Amino acid sequence: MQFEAQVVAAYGRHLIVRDAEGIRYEARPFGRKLGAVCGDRVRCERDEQHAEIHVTEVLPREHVLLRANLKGGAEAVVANLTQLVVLLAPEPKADPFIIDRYLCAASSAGLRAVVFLNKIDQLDDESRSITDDLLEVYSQAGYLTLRGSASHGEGIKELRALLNGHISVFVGQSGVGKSSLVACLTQDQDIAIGALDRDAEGRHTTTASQLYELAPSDAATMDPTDGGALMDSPGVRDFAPAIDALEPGSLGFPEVDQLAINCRFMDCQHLKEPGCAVRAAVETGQLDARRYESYRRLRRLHADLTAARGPTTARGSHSTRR
Ligand SMILES: Nc1nc2c(ncn2[C@@H]2O[C@H](COP(=O)(O)OP(=O)(O)O)[C@@H](O)[C@H]2O)c(=O)[nH]1
Ligand SMILES: [Mg+2]
Ligand SMILES: [Zn+2]
Repeated sequence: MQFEAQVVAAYGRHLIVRDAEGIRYEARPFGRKLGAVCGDRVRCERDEQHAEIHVTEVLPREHVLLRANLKGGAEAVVANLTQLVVLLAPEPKADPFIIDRYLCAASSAGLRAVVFLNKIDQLDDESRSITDDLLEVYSQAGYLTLRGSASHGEGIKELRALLNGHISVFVGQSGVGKSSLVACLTQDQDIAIGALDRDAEGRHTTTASQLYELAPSDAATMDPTDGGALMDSPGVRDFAPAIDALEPGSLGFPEVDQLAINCRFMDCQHLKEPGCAVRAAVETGQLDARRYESYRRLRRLHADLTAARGPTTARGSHSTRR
C-alpha cells in the first residue's frame, strides 16, 4: 500500500513520518541513495511482509536549507521551511561568522531570516554592548532582530508572532537555547534542555531534527487557523552553506547585493577588482568592516570547498541527497 506523508523527525536514517490523518509511523528510506530530512514530503510504501514502512521517494522541495559537507557536496538539513531563526546568546560567546553563514544560506534559499538574541537576563555591560552592535548591523542589513529570554519569558510573544504562518527552523551554536525556546513555544515538557548534541568522545551525534506544530496564537493574523510549525536542529560548532546554492555575486549578503549594482564589472567578486563599490563602501564605513571580512572568508571557503571536490566533480554536478 502506498501513501504520502511528511517527515516529522529524522535521526539519521531513522525517520518518523506523519500521514494525512496525522498518524505517525516509524519509517526508513528505501535504498542507500535516498536522503530524506525533517520537513520532507515523501511517498511511503508499507512492506506488509516485514511490517515496515519504507520511504520510496522524496517529493520536490519548495525550499531547503543546505549545508556543504567536507567534500564540497550539498546536504539538506531541513526541508520545506519558509523561515530561519538564528539564535545567539551572551553565553556561549557568539561567533558572528557562523551567524553570517546561516543568514547567507537563508537569503540564498529565499527564506525570511530572524536574528534572536536569547538569554538577555545574562547580559552584562560588555556583552550588552557587543550584542547591541551585532544586532544593529543585522537590522541595518535588513534582517528582523529580536531580544528575549527563554527562561524568563521575555520576547517570547514577539517571537511567537513572527512564527505565525511560517515553517521555521531554529539554528545556532550549541547551548544558545534552541531546545529551551522550542519547549517554551510548544509547551512540550519532554524536550531535553542542556542536552549535548555530542557523544562521549565529543563527536556530534546523529543529526536529529523534529517538527512541532504550533497552535494558532491569538495574535491577529491573516489566517488564524495557521499557527505555523517549528523545526529544531542539532547544535553546531560550525556551519558551511552549500556553495552551489549561494547567490554567485553576493554570496547571500544583502548589503553586498545592493552595493554591487555600482561595481564597474558585472561579475565583480568584490575582492581586488578596480571600481568595486563594495570595497569603496567599506572605506567610507557604509558597509560594516566585519561583515565585509565575513564576506571575504566565505569567498575563501567557497574556493576551498570547490577545490575539495577534486577535478572529476568540477563540472558542478552535485546531489542534495545524502
Ligand atoms: N539564563 C538563561 N539560561 C537559558 C536561557 N535559555 C536557555 N538557557 C540555558 O542554556 C542552556 C542550554 O540550553 P538549550 O536549550 O539546551 O540550548 P541548545 O543547545 O541551543 O538546544 C540550558 O542550561 C538552559 O537552561 C535563558 O533565556 N536564560
Ligand atoms: Mg538542544
Ligand atoms: Zn565589487
